[in-house]
Amino acid sequence: MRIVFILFIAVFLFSFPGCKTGKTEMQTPPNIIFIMSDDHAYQAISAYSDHLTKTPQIDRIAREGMLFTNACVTNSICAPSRATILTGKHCHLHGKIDNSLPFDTTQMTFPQLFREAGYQTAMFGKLHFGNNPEGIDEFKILPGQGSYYNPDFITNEGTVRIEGYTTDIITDLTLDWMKNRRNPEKPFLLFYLHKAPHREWLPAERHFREYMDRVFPEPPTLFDDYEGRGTAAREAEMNILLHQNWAGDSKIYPEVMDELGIEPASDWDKQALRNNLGRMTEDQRGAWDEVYGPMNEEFRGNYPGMTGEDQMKWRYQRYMQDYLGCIAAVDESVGALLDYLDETGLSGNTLVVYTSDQGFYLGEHGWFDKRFIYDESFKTPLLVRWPGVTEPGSINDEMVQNLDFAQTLLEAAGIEAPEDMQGESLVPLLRGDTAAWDRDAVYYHYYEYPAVHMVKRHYGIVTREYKLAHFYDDIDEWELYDRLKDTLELNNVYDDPAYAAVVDSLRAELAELRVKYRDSEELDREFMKLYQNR
Ligand code: SGN
Ligand code: CA
Repeated sequence: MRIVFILFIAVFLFSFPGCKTGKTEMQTPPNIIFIMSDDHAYQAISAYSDHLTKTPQIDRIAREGMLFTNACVTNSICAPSRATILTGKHCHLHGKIDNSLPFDTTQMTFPQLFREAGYQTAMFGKLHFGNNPEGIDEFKILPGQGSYYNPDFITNEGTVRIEGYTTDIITDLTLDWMKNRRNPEKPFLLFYLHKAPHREWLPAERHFREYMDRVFPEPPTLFDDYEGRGTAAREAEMNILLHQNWAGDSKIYPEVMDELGIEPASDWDKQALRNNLGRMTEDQRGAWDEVYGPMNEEFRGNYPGMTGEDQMKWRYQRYMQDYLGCIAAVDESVGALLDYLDETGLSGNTLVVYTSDQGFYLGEHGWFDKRFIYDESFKTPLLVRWPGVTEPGSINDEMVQNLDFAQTLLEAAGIEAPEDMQGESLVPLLRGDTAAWDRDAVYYHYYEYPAVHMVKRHYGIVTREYKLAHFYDDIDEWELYDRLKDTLELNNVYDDPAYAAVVDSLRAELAELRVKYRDSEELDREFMKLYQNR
């Protein structure tokens, strides 16, 4: 590993630091910027589809690089996904199966290998691990989920509170490090990790009005009745009408709820909004009330005449206005960083990744949140720009996973990956070489149950044609979807005799995948036991 790196350094020293745009053919160890947002659905990136919003800055990465249309996660929830990204392992091996169990920091994570190899490493934004990151020279991370307004940050030197809007602050910290704090003599690995657009979706002041005035198209399954699926879909608590908080999520003031006799959706419904607004300065709060006040007034007038259907439609719009409003600031921030790379000539030798820790439901199946193996949460955005290596504007539809990120970035940097990482490097795909890529199925396993949103434990296999999942713990149900014929995943055909042969072969393939990745029923039982004494 060291020899490879010394060779890179040698070439690096004899190259021309000033001429780093255009074709570099990997002459030097590339800088790496890993941009990840929290809960950013691919449906809300215009490189995938612009039916909801436009993200011109994020789209630049695809226009100048590669768009992966079938990227997915191994477990659609925040901390487990981040642990998979950092370790290159499935959750049952790194042990971070849910958001609350601790992550064992004695494990190897890929930034440590970068640092050993001579890279400087930095991280700004949301890690959401419960631990400080290993292998990172300088970090400023949000504690837990972090706050949208005037957030606290955990730093190498203690906790600080910074005034402003979280997306902008994370960007300022990142740019400050790029401009003033890093050592320009060394290659860098930078994690630029947005909190937005995580619940409870508070946009920046400059986007309040614009987004409040927009109307968004409804997904065809907004009024899904969950017929044709299993118990898990029916019992999940992530329906926009039934389970979003009126105050916390839809931003109805608690006093308006009281006046209208609206029952809170959860015991933290009203407090969630009070906490979020309570962090604001007077000016921020004033700007909020100017836009959210009239919205509340209008709602107060309309609510008595609204049917359940009207409420669902209205709450979907409210949700999209705030969620997409948050993304507007993320998009601008990404643009600022890309501009800086262009202006300084760093673009040419910097590999830029944009992804999310998982996908998200934007009203599909009537839902918000994630967790399920169904497409909107299982898939995740992935855009990669690597000048001189990746053909601008290229599209890749292979089944790649967040499990592959560590090995990909290590190979890109010329650093050997540990043998026990379980993914595959995407470098051949980034070069446009798909011939050697032979993955035809991926493995998925979700654990956090019983817990918020009540999505039952399940594991499954996904191929291009089918998705087979086993829901277990307090149920024992199988679901099979024909991905080509039933793109909305509405009909479980597991018991349909026409699919008997498919079921047999997929169940065998799933069993093989479990062996390959070293997952087992015994581990399933062990992880269930961890929840028994809660
Ligand atoms: C919070 C959210 C949930 C969300 C989890 C996990 N509720 O509990 O809706 O599923 O985080 O999200 S909130 O009202 O407190 O925002 S994750 O991205 O960290 O996995
Ligand atoms: Ca998340």
